[in-house]
Amino acid sequence: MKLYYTPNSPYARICRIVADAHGLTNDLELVRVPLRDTTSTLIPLSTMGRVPVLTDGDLVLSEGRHICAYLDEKAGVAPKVATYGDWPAVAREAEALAFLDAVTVWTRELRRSEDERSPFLLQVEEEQVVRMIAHFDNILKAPAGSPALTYENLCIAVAMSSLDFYELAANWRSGYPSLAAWVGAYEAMPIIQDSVPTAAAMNLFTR
Ligand SMILES: N[C@@H](CCC(=O)N[C@@H](CS)C(=O)NCC(=O)O)C(=O)O
Repeated sequence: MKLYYTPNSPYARICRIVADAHGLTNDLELVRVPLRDTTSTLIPLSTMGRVPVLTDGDLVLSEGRHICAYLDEKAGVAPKVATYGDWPAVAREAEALAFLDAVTVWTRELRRSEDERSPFLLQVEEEQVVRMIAHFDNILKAPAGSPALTYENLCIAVAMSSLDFYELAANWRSGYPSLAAWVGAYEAMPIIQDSVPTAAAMNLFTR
């Protein structure tokens, strides 16, 4: 299997964490690719040119959630993605993914030069994200045992990590202690620490 990724993509990060948690790293070749490069090896695989993309023989998966479900199956473990039928879990996972999407749109807009940024978009994303942080603070508590590496929880954990990396929603820890304790449990895990975003790994094609 090959996973096409960029080091700071939160969606690809979730897949890397899941592969690691399942002991599949030796079965997974990581292929770092540039984004928005028409000559990239990614484009023939996935016309959208987004990461993550997972290939296994002829199979090409280009959605992080599907990649995680496939890795669950490969590892022979119970699905860590919500299964249709368990609708409350599906609803929670959708909310977590929508939060990650909002954080991603916000951070992408901030990677544009200042004169190109849309104040409207920045305001919309900030409002959504801050509202969701308050919501998660209401419903999440630090896990009693080892934090569950479900797709839902990883969406929230990596999204909060992206906010920290881009220094957004500053001081959220003091305003939202319950969420801070929940995130702290994930941050303490070596498997999470191994993939934190770094300035050195910023993709060259950032527009
Ligand atoms: N729905 C996709 C979203 C993937 C996505 O948006 N990836 C971003 C990187 S974080 C990307 O490749 N964007 C293409 C670009 O910025 O040109 C998933 O969950 O995997």
